[in-house]
Amino acid sequence: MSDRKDQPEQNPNLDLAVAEARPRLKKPPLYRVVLLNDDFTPMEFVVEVLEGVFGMQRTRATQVMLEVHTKGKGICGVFGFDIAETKVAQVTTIAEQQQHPLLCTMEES
Ligand code: TYC
Repeated sequence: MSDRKDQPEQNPNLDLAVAEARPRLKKPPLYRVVLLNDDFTPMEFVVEVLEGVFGMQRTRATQVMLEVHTKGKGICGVFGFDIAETKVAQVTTIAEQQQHPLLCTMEES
């Protein structure tokens, strides 16, 4: 019985230059969590949400709230999908509990 390696037709890689596959890892997408303005949600509530859900200091939370208030929307932060989705859900839940119409969404960044 002969060695299989002596029979190239049974082991085609032996006489081929086999290129190493290049790693093709795409960076996972990031998502902006966006807060939308409305006429009814109290400013103080929005500041508290930005502190509580996004870990902002009061000065930064106030800046972001005023940006949303004046420009119509503003970015609360940029996260991977699961964290962005969780933060949107947390904001939505707190707003609904307090019966404020505050809207929060996410968009690919
Ligand atoms: N426009 C609201 C008001 O005048 C305040 C507000 C700010 C509401 C940001 C929502 O995402 C918001 N009371």
